[in-house]
Amino acid sequence: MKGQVVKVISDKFFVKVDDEIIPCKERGKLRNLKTLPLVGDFVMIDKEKAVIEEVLERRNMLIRPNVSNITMGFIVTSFKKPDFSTNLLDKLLVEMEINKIKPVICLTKRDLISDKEYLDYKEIIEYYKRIGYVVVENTEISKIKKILEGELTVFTGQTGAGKSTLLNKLFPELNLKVGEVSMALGRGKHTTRHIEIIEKDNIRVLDTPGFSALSFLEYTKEEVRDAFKEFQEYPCIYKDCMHDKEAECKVKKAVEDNKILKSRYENYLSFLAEFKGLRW
Ligand SMILES: Nc1nc2c(ncn2[C@@H]2O[C@H](COP(=O)(O)OP(=O)(O)OP(=O)(O)O)[C@@H](O)[C@H]2O)c(=O)[nH]1
Ligand SMILES: [Mg+2]
Ligand SMILES: [Zn+2]
Repeated sequence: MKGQVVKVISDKFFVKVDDEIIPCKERGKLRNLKTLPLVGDFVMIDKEKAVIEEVLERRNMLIRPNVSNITMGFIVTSFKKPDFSTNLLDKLLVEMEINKIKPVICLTKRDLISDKEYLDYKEIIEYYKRIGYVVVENTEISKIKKILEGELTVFTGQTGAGKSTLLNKLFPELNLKVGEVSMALGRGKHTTRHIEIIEKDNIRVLDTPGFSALSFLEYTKEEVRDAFKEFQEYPCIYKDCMHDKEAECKVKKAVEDNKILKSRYENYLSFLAEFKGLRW
């Protein structure tokens, strides 16, 4: 029967089948498969033997944390402390687009800016909405709960942006530490905590709120370009146009005409420049 791995502790894989959690071993055929089951994996199990027999094809896979089949990404972005960064926002949007994860932009710390400052951000926010992204504020808890329903969600965004604070509002029983600089996973430190899918009221989140950036496998330049999905509204003469040095580029024209947000295009160019075929 089919289930989903919701937790892994050493060599025990906890597989959810309907409303039951079945602790399984991975044995037998899997040894030849090279694929070790991850949290998020859909698997076929032999319930009698409590054994995972097959890992089904993944929709996507994150390396850090090592999970699969994420459907939604909450990009937690503060107006202040830390300052709003369209560069990080666009980078995370690109990663999610490429990996078929629905992004949601969640703005925080609106209370730390004046109405006048907020107006400066309004144009940017409206732009992201226009190109199809859902934008919410961290105060809209019931709206956020509705958005999260039925999805497997990771929370990402700069350190201090308010991920743990938001998760605590959604799952008070988690009692996550707020305001502490979380373990920087990127600095070669290992967290001893296991990864687990937390589930409540058809909302499923990964309890790895400390990490600030996602890490996927490498991308191609073309994938990065196509992840800026509004560029496709302006088809260039050459289908393979990178919208960079090419003459008569419709995308560049759209930037000049203020149809494409300047920061989006500049961030795109900066991603191309730092691009070495490696992962971020
Ligand atoms: N004023 C204000 N402060 C907030 C808001 N959301 C979170 N904070 C504060 O911002 C600080 C950092 O919040 P955290 O929730 O720990 O941030 P985080 O994103 O989990 O940070 P890391 O775990 O380091 O990645 C805490 O002192 C929170 O109380 C908000 O909407 N307004
Ligand atoms: Mg945190
Ligand atoms: Zn072009």
